[in-house]
Amino acid sequence: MFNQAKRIREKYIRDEMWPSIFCTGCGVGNVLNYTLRAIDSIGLDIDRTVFCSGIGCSSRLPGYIDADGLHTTHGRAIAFATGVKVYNPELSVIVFTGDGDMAGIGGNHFIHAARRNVDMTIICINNNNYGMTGGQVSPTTPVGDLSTTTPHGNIEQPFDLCRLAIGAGAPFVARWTMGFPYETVAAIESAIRTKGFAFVEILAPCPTGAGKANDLADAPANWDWYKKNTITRMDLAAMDPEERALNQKIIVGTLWQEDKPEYLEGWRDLVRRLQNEGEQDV
Ligand SMILES: Cc1ncc(C[n+]2csc(CCOP(=O)(O)OP(=O)(O)O)c2C)c(N)n1
Repeated sequence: MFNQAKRIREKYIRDEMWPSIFCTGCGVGNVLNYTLRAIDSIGLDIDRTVFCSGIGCSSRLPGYIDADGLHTTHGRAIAFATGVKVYNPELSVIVFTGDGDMAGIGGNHFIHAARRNVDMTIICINNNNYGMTGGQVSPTTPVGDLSTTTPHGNIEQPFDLCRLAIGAGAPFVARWTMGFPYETVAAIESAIRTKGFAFVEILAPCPTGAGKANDLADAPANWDWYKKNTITRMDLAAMDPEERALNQKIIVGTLWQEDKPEYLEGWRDLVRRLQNEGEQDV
């Protein structure tokens, strides 16, 4: 285990970026670890991979990886990722984003890239708040939660990001938490292997932001909250129907998987068709 961690660090991490900016108990570093393990296990060519991100703690991740990356503007990671993919469809594109970056300011890019089914992997680190700027309410903050901009409790209904992704047309959608490392690595592997818009939401603690405001500043207690408040699809399916109907916990697992035409394949077909028609006209 230790040797594997050392090898992965030496192979993929920019050492000069250490120590990281992340607070104690933050889940963002774990997501970096899980992503690199997934990349390593499937043998993805890191020299043919571009990591894109917007702005936020989660969006810092490309900077730690010894590979090409675009750390762009708030909410625009998916727009840049689409540009990379259109410029060179042979490249693998992985986006790191936060709930604020992706579902707030970047919400429109998210739903339309999912609808078009552009081939990329989106790893959304959902910590239920705008972590980097000091813990403001985000589109995923639960009702009643305190934040620096909802000091009397949030009254807005949050997005369920996975349902949003499925509704927008993403062919692969999974949700996990920090407490399921092996499952999260496997989900990232499946997402990278998906030919199309693959979405992995990772519920991650933010003890300094959302945690401090909601009596979860203590990192182990914060991690425990995720354990207590999530249930796997398998465990849910095993419940009797009455008990299942009463479930209030967040469901984790692969939530959607289907085959559908990928955007750039459609584009190539269109170009070929127009070229053939052009030749016939001559
Ligand atoms: C156009 C614009 N608006 C606002 C900001 C300020 N800003 C920087 S990061 C951030 C929130 C990031 O939240 P999230 O995406 O959830 O990431 P986290 O820090 O929680 O990982 C905001 C509002 C900005 N940089 N640019």
